[in-house]
Amino acid sequence: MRRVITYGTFDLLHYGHINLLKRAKALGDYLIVALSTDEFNLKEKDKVCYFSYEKRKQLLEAIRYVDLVIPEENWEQKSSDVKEYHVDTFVIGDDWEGKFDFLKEYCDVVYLPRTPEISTTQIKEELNKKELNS
Ligand code: C2G
Repeated sequence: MRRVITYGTFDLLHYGHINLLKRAKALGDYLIVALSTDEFNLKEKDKVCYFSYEKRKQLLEAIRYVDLVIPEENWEQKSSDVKEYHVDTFVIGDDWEGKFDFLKEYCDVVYLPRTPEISTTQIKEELNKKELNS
């Protein structure tokens, strides 16, 4: 069984996230998503999520491509995760191109093209604009 892992915040879940998860699952048989915790988002990624970790986890677990959701609590856990979960492939969007090549020591590393013209930030900005214009 080929095991794949990916990491992210997945706030305001959208089709760009789904496209990533679908392609990630296609690289193996079992997909683990390491989901950034609220604390990690706040302290390390400067992200304030609309949905809490529990709600974001609930949404991800409802996706047919996702087999397991674990917490992402720090930048350093990836290599131990890969070993602990016997991961064959690490995958993430190409906005991270090259950033996780150190994992090639433990598993395949794949950067997938991002889905254009959609992001959580863009959704928030457009909602704010609509509110201002209403
Ligand atoms: N993504 C995508 N296309 C988009 C938006 C996002 O393919 N239009 C991908 C990202 O490249 C990432 C995943 O969806 O692989 C989750 O995106 P984010 O929640 O923004 O994750 P990020 O903040 O990049 O967290 O340690 C790694 C980080 O936790 C990654």
